[in-house]
Amino acid sequence: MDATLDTAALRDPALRPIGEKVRLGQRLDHADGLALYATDDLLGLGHLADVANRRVNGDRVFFSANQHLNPTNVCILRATCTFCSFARTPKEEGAYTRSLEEVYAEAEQARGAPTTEFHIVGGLHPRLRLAYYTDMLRGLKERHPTVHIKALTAVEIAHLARIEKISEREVLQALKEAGLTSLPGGGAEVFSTAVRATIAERKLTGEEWIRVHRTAHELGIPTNCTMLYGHVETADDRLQHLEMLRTLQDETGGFLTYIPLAYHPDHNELGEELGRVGTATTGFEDLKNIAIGRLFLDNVPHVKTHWPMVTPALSQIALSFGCDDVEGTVVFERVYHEAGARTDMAMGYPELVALIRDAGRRPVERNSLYESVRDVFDDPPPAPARTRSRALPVVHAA
Ligand code: V47
Repeated sequence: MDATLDTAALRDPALRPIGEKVRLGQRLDHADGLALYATDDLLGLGHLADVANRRVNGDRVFFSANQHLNPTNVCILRATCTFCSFARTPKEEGAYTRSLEEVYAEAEQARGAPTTEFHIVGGLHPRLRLAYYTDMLRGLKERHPTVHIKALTAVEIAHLARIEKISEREVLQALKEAGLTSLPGGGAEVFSTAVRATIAERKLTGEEWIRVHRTAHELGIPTNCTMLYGHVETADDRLQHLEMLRTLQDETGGFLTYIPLAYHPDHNELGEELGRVGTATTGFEDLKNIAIGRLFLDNVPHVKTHWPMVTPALSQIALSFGCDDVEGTVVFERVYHEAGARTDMAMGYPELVALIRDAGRRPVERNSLYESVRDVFDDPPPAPARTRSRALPVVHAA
């Protein structure tokens, strides 16, 4: 299929003027975004996003052989980030903090597996200092020199700057010297002050999140960006959020991929308050957010679907709704499984390749910088499957 726009595919007349802008490569404005959120013509919206995506990425769909590491779930924002099921207070049941040796032991799974990226995030621990993280990055680089390290959200960077009494720039510089490749996009949630007051009262503000990412981009550290949708936010809040991301990207060009994150309501205060426990976002909503992200963020090169959160089946369909990037092998996902996700904790490399191929697309294994590592279309992947398990690995209490 090529990237030609078919106006007949747009059932909702409100999509036609937007389709014309997409055809001409013109930027969508706030009113266009509201019309996209209001439409029930999901297939028409998906067609527009598919055209926009294929124009840049063609048939290619990127994926990574990655491993998530979560060194601690202890977080000083435990009481106020009401949407989060991962965080614990230091003495709470299930709280853990890994020693560096324990982190290295978990990362050993990367040896002999085709891992190209460690994705490292955790809580805002009151006592873990910058040196813990710089030592961790150096230790991982020594043991796995070719693996890229995508580590620490903007919120963790700002927290480290605060407890070290140094600037965010200095924290980022120290991490870069220790081996950091890029920053993940977490902690953004929704930038609206009113929404943050409800779901993440004491977290970094939207402007502060943007400031950390701007500083990272200035230092040559590329980053990802996210939006947490499906809780108390309005379409207007979502669009303001996307506009702030788009404005920073115009300025720096430092965002690599955008990942819409679907709110999961289990085992957190917000889910109980909203009466939503056991009821995550719908497939319609998930595909809409993927497609609108692709259309609105016309300057961000990739849009990623996080399969542990929306299921591999929906991620596969998302490839026809503007998405060109699939979360990787993961080994082991904790943030969403604590919040009720029922997907596997990891995906085998061959299964990931099959998911993309069966959607009629060309799987390209990438590293953290989106450089092609293996074009799997021409080069069949290694046969052995990676660990697939629903069980959390053993952790040690803090
Ligand atoms: O910042 C926390 C979200 C994020 C819940 O950059 C929740 O490649 C839904 O950012 N329901 C962390 N979401 C995950 C993240 C991420 C994931 C995959 C890839 C990348 C990347 C980044 O998860 C948090 C928060 O926005 N989150 N709790 C919940 N109950």
